[in-house]
Amino acid sequence: MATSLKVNRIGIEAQAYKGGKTTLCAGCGHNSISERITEAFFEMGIDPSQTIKLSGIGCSSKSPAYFLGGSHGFNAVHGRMPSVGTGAMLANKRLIALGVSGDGDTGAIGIGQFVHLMRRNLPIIYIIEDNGCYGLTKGQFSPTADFGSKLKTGVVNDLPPIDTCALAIQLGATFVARSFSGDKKQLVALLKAALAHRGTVMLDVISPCVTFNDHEGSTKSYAYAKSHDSPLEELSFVPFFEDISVDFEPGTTQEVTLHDGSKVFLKKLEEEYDATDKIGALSRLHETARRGEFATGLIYVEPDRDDFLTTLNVVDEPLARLPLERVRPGREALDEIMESLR
Ligand SMILES: Cc1ncc(C[n+]2csc(CCOP(=O)(O)OP(=O)(O)O)c2C)c(N)n1
Ligand code: SF4
Ligand SMILES: [Mg+2]
Repeated sequence: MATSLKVNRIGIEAQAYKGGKTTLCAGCGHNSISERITEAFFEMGIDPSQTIKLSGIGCSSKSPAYFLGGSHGFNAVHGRMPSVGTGAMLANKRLIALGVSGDGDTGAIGIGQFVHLMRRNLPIIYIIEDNGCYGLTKGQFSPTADFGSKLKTGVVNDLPPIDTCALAIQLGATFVARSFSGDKKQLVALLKAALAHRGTVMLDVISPCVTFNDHEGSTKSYAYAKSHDSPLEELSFVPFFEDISVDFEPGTTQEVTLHDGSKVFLKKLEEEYDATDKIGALSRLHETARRGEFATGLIYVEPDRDDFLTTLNVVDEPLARLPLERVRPGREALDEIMESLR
């Protein structure tokens, strides 16, 4: 299905998925990610008015202003988006939550919030627009900058990076993927699969900063990303509302059924890769990093674990709409409590 269609399966026009005009630099990877988000939400038929966009601070965190204009939004303090997102989802579990963060917003000031979000399996799509630097404050190294990567000024990074995907898998996120802002096909397929998953999606997208980190010697430039991208599989996504039969030779493709019945088909490239094997996923991340490459695609998926709201037995209705008699204990219950305290 293409975005040129006037309306999508829920009768909403493509225009409704757009946002304000971007104020980011021309060519910034973050702009391409905004475009892919617009396409994925339109093509999946997600109602923008049922969606909440969340972010922290940074060029990446500004980008929710540039897509899904008709959805709810909250631009939180630097690195504090996970707690705001958790509160929003506890208050209304029917929302679709989309968080956009940066590698600085997540890996530096926000790391404490990030690690706890990953443990909880809150239903949220958490995107890191990863350029290896603090774009908004003029390009200093961030915690995802690779060892040996060079700033424009010639300064060399002498610390090892945090691999946000490895961290997320280790901590319990149930859908972990990596992509590149320049890979339209893979990124849209991953975003659609993310929308079909119920639980925490952690999607790290290499997104070059053309102004501060796109030179020779940088490992987050367009040129480096294109030549060191190591795809794990060829990914096809089939949404639950499309009846497409896919024929693959037996043994060549892994099929994963997601929460809403949609399927991802992971056509294996070179060697065997099992996206449901946690240890295998972690070791693949380490192996590719050691070669100076980065693995892209669906790295790890656990489709069946209960999400945080199910674990907490949160009611289906938005809390703000519960009538008084359902939120107050009532005379009898209060009397019982008082009696028990005598
Ligand atoms: C509490 C606080 N500390 C520091 C800053 C300064 N600051 C603004 S954005 C930013 C980092 C942004 O980097 P990243 O999250 O990677 O986003 P990018 O701009 O690269 O997309 C910093 C340190 C701030 N706004 N608030
Ligand atoms: S400074 Fe870098 S990250 Fe920020 S908008 Fe410009 S290119 Fe993008
Ligand atoms: Mg950054």
